[in-house]
Amino acid sequence: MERTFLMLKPDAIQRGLVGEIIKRFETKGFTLVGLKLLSVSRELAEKHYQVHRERPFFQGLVEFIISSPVVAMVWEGEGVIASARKIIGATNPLNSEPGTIRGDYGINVGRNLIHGSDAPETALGEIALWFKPEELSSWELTNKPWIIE
Ligand code: D4T
Repeated sequence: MERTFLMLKPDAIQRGLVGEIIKRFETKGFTLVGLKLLSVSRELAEKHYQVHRERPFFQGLVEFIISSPVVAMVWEGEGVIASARKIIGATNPLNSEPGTIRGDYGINVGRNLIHGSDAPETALGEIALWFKPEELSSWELTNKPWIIE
């Protein structure tokens, strides 16, 4: 079953939006299989965003991610990677559709609340970077037949 890595960034935690944001993935019908709050080391933040290391916003992004705790999560479900990206919305919250997380709660690209893996290979790498295998639980929603035919 497909899995994705989602991270609530420091702004989401500081603004008290953890419950609001998690609720959107729960009510959609996806399954939470990993969850932790942590203060991110510079090393982990730099590894996570290494693809952006040459971009002008890289240093600021790393400083932001290590500035205050984040909530790291793994969610499971058919099509969860692409669907979570839709639920999250466009990178710049001013371009995100209303109804998306960034569209509803953000106005600034440097404070866009949440990260979501963008492809299956990225998801695998990010889950392995942020979680030990024993920190993930495989379980089945008891109401699954009411969500999936
Ligand atoms: P993430 O990776 O956080 O889910 O965001 P996106 O996938 O939507 O966008 P991204 O990888 O292009 O950007 C990563 C991260 O960098 C911040 N950022 C981005 C920024 O601070 N300034 C910028 O100009 C851009 C393009 C926001 C998200």
